[in-house]
Amino acid sequence: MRPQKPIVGILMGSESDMMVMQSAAETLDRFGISYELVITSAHRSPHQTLAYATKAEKRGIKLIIAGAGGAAHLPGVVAAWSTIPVIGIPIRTRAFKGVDSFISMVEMPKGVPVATVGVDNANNAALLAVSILAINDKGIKSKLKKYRQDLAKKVTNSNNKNRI
Ligand code: RP5
Repeated sequence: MRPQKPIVGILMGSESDMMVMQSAAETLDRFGISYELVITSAHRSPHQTLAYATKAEKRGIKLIIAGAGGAAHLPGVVAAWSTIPVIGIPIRTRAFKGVDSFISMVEMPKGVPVATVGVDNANNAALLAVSILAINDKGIKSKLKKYRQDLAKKVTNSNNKNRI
């Protein structure tokens, strides 16, 4: 069987982000969405980042999830060089616990947005990607509805377990 062409780019600024970013990949796997994992830095490998962002759409990438910590410019730079929706994941840092990454990411200038999720919340980033892709894909939409029903069931079950 031929491997599916990736439609989501999961980018990260450093290999040290992989632990967090892996869960975005796992979530997309659950929904059968094809992706590629790429390490590229806005600062350390700017030419690679530029090339990725400018070629992504032509290669069939519909959406980008980008994680970065500290100065955390990766999602913003990618958003600047393309018109694909970019979801940013602020990565927790030792110095400021990811508050630095979050503020850097969420405070994009008017005109070039990055949809920023919570610190290290790669799972939510992937789920937001799933919702966006579901707009034009009934198969993804029904999986997403089932996922939400299962979430609700878990809440009900914990009430039953605790006799609330
Ligand atoms: C950022 O700097 C990366 O996204 C990473 O979160 C952070 C630290 O990178 P390393 O020094 O661990 O490579 O660019």
